Amino acid sequence: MIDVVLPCLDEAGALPWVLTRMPAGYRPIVVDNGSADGSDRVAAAHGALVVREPVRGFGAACHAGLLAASSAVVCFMDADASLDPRQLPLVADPVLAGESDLVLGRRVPAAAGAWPAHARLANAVLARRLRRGAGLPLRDLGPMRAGRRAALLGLDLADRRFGYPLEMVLRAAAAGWRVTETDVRYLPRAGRSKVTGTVRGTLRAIADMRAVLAAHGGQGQRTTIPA
Ligand SMILES: Nc1nc2c(ncn2[C@@H]2O[C@H](COP(=O)(O)OP(=O)(O)OP(=O)(O)O)[C@@H](O)[C@H]2O)c(=O)[nH]1
Ligand SMILES: [Mg+2]
Repeated sequence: MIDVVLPCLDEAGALPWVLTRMPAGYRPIVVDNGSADGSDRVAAAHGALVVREPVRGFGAACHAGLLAASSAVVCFMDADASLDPRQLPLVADPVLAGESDLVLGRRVPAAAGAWPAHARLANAVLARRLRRGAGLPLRDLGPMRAGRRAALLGLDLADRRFGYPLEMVLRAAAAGWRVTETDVRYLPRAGRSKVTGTVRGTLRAIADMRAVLAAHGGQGQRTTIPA
């Protein structure tokens, strides 16, 4: 069994599609971060384990899910139907096989409009920085991921907002993890855009990631990586 952490803020419209597409052997953990649209009821009605996290923030939700998980390998993915749970084995299998310590799904847009240009550009710039600074073979910082639960907890991630996914990669690299990437389809999200589709969300995400980069010696410099 593999636990799948789904941070959720008002995704009642997306959850039925997402949860009915979980492959056999994958258990969804929907971390409700104070949704006002009944996401928790929809998640429970579709068989998910529902965890409530009162502290607002993407990282707070992801981390609450990680703490609630019990499987050896844990996946993360967004709950907005922009990623297909049927592709979870693409990220989980290399970890299960012992070939990788952290696998990120590189988002490949499956339709026009799935990925706003500014968000795509920001991710590409960040990924290039990680390639050059931390020597990681990444071209995206995708939200569909898999790693080993105990090792992820051992990273001791501190960010509780939008810097969480970046901090995970930086700390994994600093710890000498094998971080790899595999292509996954990126679909137009269901429901209203909250982060990269809005100016406010984008600015918040950039500010949170800057804070993480600053805390990690600037830009994930090679000096933070063991030889
Ligand atoms: N817990 C929590 N989850 C959030 C928050 N903001 C967004 N999410 C969830 O995190 C996932 C990713 O957020 P999205 O809103 O899809 O962010 P995005 O993909 O950058 O941009 P859009 O899809 O355009 O909104 C979704 O499952 C959201 O429900 C938040 O503040 N707290
Ligand atoms: Mg999204």
